[in-house]
Amino acid sequence: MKKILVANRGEIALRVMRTAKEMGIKTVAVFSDVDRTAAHVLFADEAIHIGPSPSAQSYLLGERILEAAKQTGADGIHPGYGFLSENAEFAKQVTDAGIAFIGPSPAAIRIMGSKLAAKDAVKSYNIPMVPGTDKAVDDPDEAIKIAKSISFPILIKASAGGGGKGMRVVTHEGELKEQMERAISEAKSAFGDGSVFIEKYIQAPRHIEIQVLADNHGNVIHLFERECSIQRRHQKVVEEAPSVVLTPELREAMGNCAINVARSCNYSGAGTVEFLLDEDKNFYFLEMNTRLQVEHPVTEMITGVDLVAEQIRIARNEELQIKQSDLSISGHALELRVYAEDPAENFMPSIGTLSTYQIPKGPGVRVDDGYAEGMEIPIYYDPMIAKLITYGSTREIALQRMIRAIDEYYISGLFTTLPFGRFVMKNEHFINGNFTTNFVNEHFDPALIKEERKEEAELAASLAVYLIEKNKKKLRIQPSQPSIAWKNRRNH
Ligand code: MV4
Repeated sequence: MKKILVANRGEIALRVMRTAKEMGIKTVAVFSDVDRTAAHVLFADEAIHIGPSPSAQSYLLGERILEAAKQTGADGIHPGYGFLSENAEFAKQVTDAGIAFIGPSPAAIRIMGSKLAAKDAVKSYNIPMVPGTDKAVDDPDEAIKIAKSISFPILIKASAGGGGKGMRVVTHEGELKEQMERAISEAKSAFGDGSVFIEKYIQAPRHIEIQVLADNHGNVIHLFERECSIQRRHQKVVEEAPSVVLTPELREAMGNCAINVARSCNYSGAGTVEFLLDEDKNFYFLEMNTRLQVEHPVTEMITGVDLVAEQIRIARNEELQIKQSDLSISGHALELRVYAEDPAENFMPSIGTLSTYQIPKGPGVRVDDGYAEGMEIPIYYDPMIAKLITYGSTREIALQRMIRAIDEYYISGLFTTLPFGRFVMKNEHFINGNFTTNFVNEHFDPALIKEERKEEAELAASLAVYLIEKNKKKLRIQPSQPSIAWKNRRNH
């Protein structure tokens, strides 16, 4: 592979290109109208314009991207995450054009894209799954029977869903029929596939995922877990590796299950197997993500493995050089996603320009970003500005570094999730490792951010008054004089 086209934008496009450069591989960027001068375009060796700003007219157009690859002579395409990364049809078109798709086979993407097909694939591998159905259900009476046998609350999930899309919790028999009909019609219109199935609803789980690497020669390894429970509305905000709750035995058991899930679909490349962990530390396989994930850096920090480099080597048909026995966990890593969202206003998108943008530096700090000072965050795409990753020999050190790095990160012009990150890092439950996917709902109150902002504004106002008074002579400010309007008012 001599030249890789990165079919993505922002931080992940840069992340992939950096490793490609290190490997002596040329890079091609693609860009939409609004991204004409974006960081990933400036970084690449070549760049091709692929269309207007909306992603449906640019980054989601497989054919335009394929054309760009042919035009530039790229022999590999890396899809990043989001956009076309889990599109089996695109992967097939790339492969058919004689270009290496840096990711799994179209067949593996297709199987794992259907939750029911995934359950079917792993059947013979003894993988623990949440009690429920492994077939599509469309008869409400049958659904009631199933729900009673596993007991309420239950969850209706869309087979074509994933990442929380198309899920409905049902707590009573009386609601089941209506909820099921809604779930089916929603799934039909959102995914073009109305298949839904039923699972027991696990109430306060932790979300733990295992990173795997598989080559085209039958070797599959796991790179331990990432703890992703700190999320709001299925959007992850803080991730870490390792998880504070896994014992070495549990880690090995989950790791082996993840390897088997990868084997079940003949997986190739980097993938992630998602699990739920209940209060009694039972784990259940949820789904497999067939892409490089946003939070992959925490795994890189604790293992020393460059996951993008491994993806590229695997796509070149090379054999994995890392054996399971070579791998161990070294230290602890945390990641905070810095979004252009206002945590004081229910995480509303905060649009604007990065008037000030200064990133934290120093020991144990990594910032993966795709923007620079003076740039606007486009409204067309994901609002993530950057990922702030800190590393230390212990969780305590990584945590203190994260707080220091948040304090050192200076962004003005829009609101970000940085203060929310500070809240998490200083929360006793997070510090103690005592949290579930309900953490944000249970502990976060936007008033905390509002209060902080008010204190800051008051401090800034006092400082402004002080500086004006102190510099009156230098600034040639005249002593205050009553205005004419004021005089007039007095005479009434
Ligand atoms: C569940 C669950 C509880 N019980 N399944 C959401 C994302 C998708 N991958 C599956 N998800 C869940 N499936 C059962 N049977 C709770 C969730 C869930 C969740 C999972 C991972 C991370 C965050 C979550 C937030 C809410 C619900």
